[in-house]
Amino acid sequence: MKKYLLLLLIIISSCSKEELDDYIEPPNPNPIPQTIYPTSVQNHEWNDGWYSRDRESYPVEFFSAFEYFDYDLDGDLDIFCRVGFYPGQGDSNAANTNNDIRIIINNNNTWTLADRDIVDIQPNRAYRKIVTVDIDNDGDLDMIGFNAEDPAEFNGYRTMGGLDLFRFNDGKFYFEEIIPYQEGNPTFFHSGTAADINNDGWVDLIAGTGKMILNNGDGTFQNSSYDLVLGNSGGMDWYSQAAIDLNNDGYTDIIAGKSHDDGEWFFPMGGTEELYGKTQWVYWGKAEYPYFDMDNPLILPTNYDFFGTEDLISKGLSSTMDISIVDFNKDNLLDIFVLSHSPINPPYGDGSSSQLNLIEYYKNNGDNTFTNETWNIFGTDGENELPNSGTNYWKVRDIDNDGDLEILLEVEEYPFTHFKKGSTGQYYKTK
Ligand SMILES: [Ca+2]
Ligand SMILES: [Ca+2]
Ligand SMILES: [Ca+2]
Ligand SMILES: [Ca+2]
Repeated sequence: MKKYLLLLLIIISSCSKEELDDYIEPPNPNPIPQTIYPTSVQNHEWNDGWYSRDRESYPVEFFSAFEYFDYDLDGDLDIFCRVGFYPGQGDSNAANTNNDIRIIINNNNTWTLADRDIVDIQPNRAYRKIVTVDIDNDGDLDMIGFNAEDPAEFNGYRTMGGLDLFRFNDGKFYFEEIIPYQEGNPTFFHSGTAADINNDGWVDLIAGTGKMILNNGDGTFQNSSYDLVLGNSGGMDWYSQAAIDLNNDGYTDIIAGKSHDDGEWFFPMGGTEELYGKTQWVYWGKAEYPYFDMDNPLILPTNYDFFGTEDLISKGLSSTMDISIVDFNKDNLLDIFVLSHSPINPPYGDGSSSQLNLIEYYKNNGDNTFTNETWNIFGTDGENELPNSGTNYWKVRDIDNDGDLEILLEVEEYPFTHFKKGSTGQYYKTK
């Protein structure tokens, strides 16, 4: 079998890119069962995958939306990803809609593009988040695509969005529309997550800023238009989110990464100075509908809270873009890493559109509170800060099996690829 694969790789390496597009990995004669977790955050964080363009080369560029799964059941994690950028909108413009969802097949770190037809792709949509969960409890991972086309000059400042399900059967992903792709803020899903919200054994969905979609288990969904944060958003959209039981009470909790970009957007929407810069919120799960206590959120104590100072808007957090959940200190309580953005002034960037990207770590105290221990693991010299890195994704994982967790930069290119624990016990940037 190995000889055959080697021969195949030699043939492939002589093919043009177009021919590569038609290449499908031969079926694995002895498929390895996938590990399928009950939440999308676990399927992302609990696997062995880590994708860094600085360390490996891929047949296509991708960003903005990607997820892991073992498509060909060979034990290597493959990638679902959004590819294909619209000419003239800029390669890194997340607002563009001319994109595909493709699959990159991993075979011992050699990457090839799988057949386009594997995913029943819907054209002209803007995938901002992809999650994998077993939506139908048939033992394989299905894919959820959350859509949000950012308002911009080229699209007349519209807000298009929708929610797609790609149900996996017999090697292909079949499209179903959960929420039609249409215009309007209630369908603008910049983020999303999946977990069993009501504890009935079926994975449910939360789309965008608190839109809850319950899974009936018979192939239909309750798009009840219930909005967890209706009238309660405080001017903040959810730009990232994760759903998992943080406090071990049996009910799924939400960790929401909020956004308010800048004061011009935040304050007219009803935001207050007290909430400005506080972009990391936890909503505790409960037994009764709507299954989350939306009235008593835990606002995580960021180290970058400038309320009460003249730096409130110039330095306060503008958005939290990614959340990693892991038991970092190994006390059997799930801890939280968040990656956030903040506007910054010179000397970084050009002083106008510059960003400070930073990571913060919250230790779970086991009593529904968290302590910000960012300085404890990174020191106080700004090692956790990444000026103008454009970084949006992280995960925490022991990639080298040395017993210490590494903190991994995903997808984006930057002069380092991860944080590693040093001899002093503190984490530092390294290649
Ligand atoms: Ca399935
Ligand atoms: Ca459910
Ligand atoms: Ca809980
Ligand atoms: Ca812990």
